[in-house]
Amino acid sequence: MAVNVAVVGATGAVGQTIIEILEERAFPVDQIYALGSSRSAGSTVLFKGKPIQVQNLAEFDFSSATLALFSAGGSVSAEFAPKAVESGCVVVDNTSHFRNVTEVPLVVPEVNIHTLNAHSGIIAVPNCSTIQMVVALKPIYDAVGISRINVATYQSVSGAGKRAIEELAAQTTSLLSGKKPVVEIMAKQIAFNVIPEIDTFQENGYTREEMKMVWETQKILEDTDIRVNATAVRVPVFYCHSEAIHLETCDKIDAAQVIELLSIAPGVTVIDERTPGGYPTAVTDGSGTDAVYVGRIREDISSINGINMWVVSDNIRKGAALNSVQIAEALLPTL
Ligand code: L14
Repeated sequence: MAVNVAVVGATGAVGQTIIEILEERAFPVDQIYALGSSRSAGSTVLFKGKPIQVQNLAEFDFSSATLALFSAGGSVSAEFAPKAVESGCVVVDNTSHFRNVTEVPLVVPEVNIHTLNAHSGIIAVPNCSTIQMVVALKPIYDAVGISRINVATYQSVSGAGKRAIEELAAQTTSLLSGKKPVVEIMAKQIAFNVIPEIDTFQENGYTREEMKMVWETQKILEDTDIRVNATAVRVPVFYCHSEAIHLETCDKIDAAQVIELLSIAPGVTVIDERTPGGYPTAVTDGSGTDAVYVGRIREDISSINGINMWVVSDNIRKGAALNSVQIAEALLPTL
């Protein structure tokens, strides 16, 4: 049975990819409604080769949709997701707004699909950096337990939206033509630089992006004892996040066993050859694809039960749009 789908934030980096993935995976769409701000209303997005007019979200009647996929920012979700639910929609929300609400399932299909059906209208999609980390770690967690995760991220600019993508391109062009780069969206020049600041600073000195990895990992793994220490860094890459993950397991596991576990893990592709170039990178492997890639798997020489790995995944696809559509697919029989 085909469903009527509303895509909120349809002209954004994630919204456009949601529409592409619905088409790619032949999601049974009856009507599709592309919704945006009054500013983007009237523009068009393509679905199955046909232009769809973007409608003003504020004027949309959600009773014409069954499923609403939100990726237009936290404040938009705060205002309109409850309205969509009241009108009978099930909402899959990509923003951080509802993630920490106890009754809202926070779902990564490969990891905790069992929590999906307890929803009361809203399902939250975790942060992109959390999603790729838990997909890679779940098989290890199940096998030997994980007591601590130490992670440094290398996050692409697309996470901060279309204007950040344009800023990296414009700064690069400026610098290569001997002009001064214009800094507007990110706190410092991002072209040819790395910036250890994503989202707002918290009282404890961590950024919100770093704390999301703590809160969300504990919620998804249903384990408040797991200790997570994150440093979130922006790098001059357009699409796809990378992460250097150092973890401490409860029981000993060696690198060969980790490789064996991850080779059969859902959503994971291991590229680990211990030869030049024998590992995944953002641009050559992750960008534009669906898997969570894992490489550089090795035992930590500084710790008894330590494992290190390098994890790469497209933040707009598995980190947001694809994860949302996978949730929508799992919801289908109940819609
Ligand atoms: O929490 O700027 O969903 O890269 C993910 C991307 C927050 C910002 C979230 C970025 C957003 C982040």
